[in-house]
Amino acid sequence: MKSDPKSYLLFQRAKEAIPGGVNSPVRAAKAVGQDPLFIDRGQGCRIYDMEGRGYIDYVCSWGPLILGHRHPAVIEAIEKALLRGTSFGAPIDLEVELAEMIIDAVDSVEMVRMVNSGTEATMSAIRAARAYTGRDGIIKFDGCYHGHSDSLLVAAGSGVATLNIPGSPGVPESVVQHTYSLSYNDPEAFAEKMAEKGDEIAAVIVEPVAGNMGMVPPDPDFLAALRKETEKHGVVLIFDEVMSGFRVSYGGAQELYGVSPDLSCFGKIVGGGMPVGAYGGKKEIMEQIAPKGPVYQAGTLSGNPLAMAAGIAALKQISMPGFYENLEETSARLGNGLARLVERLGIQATVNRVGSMLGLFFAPGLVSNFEQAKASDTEKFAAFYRGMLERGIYLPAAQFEVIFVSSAHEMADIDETLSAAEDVMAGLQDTAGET
Ligand code: HOZ
Repeated sequence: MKSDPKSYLLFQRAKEAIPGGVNSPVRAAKAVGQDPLFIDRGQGCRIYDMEGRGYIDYVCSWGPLILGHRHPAVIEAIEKALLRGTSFGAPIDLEVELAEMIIDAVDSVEMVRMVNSGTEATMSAIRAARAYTGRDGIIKFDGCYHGHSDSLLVAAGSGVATLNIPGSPGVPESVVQHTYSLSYNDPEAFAEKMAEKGDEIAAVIVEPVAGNMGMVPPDPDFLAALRKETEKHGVVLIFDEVMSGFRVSYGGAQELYGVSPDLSCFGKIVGGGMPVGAYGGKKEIMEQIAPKGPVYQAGTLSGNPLAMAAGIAALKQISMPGFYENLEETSARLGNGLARLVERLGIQATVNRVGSMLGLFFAPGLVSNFEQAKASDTEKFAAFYRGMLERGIYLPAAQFEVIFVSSAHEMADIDETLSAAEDVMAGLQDTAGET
């Protein structure tokens, strides 16, 4: 589908001024053979392109917008904060309030530091773990993506997987020599690596619900095995809950699966749509961070007033009784509806879902790790994406991302989406069986 003429012209200009025309790779929509839409505005579950055409939005800014676009409580909080000033580089009341809300929400978090992005959160958590243990090694899992800091860009998901970049030029071998990447949902391989290297490992970092190889839920025994083995070897267990935090439940994936990490990383929802990250956990680890301790980490705009205000307002909304139950109902309707379509039309595809995070893989079987995710037919995904876009449904522009549902999506929006999907999938049937 051709993007609207204004988007097209903007993209031509953007490509001259910004690498690839975008400020984050996946949004270029290269993998689905589409030029990106430039977005004029959003309202509720819809976004509008530069010509004013509306789309039901399942990207939700890649996760933060669990309340949809322009939720009145969030807008009001930002407006109120704006009247006080945009940034002070000095402590403010709102930072304390948001930190306390995170600590109250997530059992394993006793102390938290606000940063500006998920990348900063994971990078800083790794540094804290290395300082705490006096070790250098890191274990991560194939297809998990923890932002773009050097030591974590190994077998990474998200844009790295979409663009099929094996590592990244510019990351020195000496930096990644301490990073081991293992298969997700394979507790045996993990136990073996820990038996071999456990005493050299500072941290194990994992997306407890993986969202950067498409959406892949953890097998029940996988997270428990991570906890058991890391405890045995004195390794810091880090849950990267940048996507799953406050999304799969108010207390995150750790609440949902009953496994408690030593450190957790947040972003997306805790900023209510503003740029925010946070990392936190056990006091004895967090107290090493400067100026309380010697581990250096800083940021001019960290704890930014507008971002704190938006985050507080968002958390207040989603902690209201019934919020997650309602979100579950619409999300289940979408997930079950897609699964039924796939079955009825005989399409080789799998739908994964944890709460309002969904993954649709045009794969021959179940998808529970990166290998299986990579076996998906990305051409078919691209065709599905383009068909849906033509019908006014805005999906993530890559197989290795998550479909997010927000509380602004109503049953009628879900039904509109399913009817578009039926139409598009019926067209894909011609090639069914070729995946
Ligand atoms: N890496 C993000 C999704 N996993 C994409 C961010 C963006 O393009 O805005």
